[in-house]
Amino acid sequence: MKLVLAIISNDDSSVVSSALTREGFTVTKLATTGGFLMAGNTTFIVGIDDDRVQQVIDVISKHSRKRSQMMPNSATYGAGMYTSFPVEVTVGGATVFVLSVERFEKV
Ligand code: 2BA
Repeated sequence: MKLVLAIISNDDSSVVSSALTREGFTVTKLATTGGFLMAGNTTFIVGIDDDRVQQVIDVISKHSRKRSQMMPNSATYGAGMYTSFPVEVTVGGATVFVLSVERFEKV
């Protein structure tokens, strides 16, 4: 058994969630925050048999879009002077981790 952890943009999370559920996967969603942009994203937890891992990743990948986001950046020019300018960052589609599950029980 494997545990799929997938970090997805909030904008895609409801579509991904519906698609996974429709395909028969059991999903848990966590509200998370990216450390770099400090913006909200969604982390999906899916426990699944090994032979269905690729199916989960395919569904997530199909519904997770790459998007550009601007973030403020600043530079210092000495003597206490600084300027702030926006920097473009590409976010997503999805960041996926697949972990081995040692034991799974529903008690
Ligand atoms: P954030 O940490 O807010 O990162 C958003 C985007 O900013 C990243 O997109 C990446 O393009 C850029 N970025 C992140 N850290 C950077 C850095 N130190 N220097 C320059 N650019 C940086 P994605 O790679 O698509 O990541 C989207 C979100 O997925 C991340 O949000 C984070 O919440 C999560 N994530 C990505 N890689 C991860 C990892 N290796 N471990 C844990 N979480 C990860």
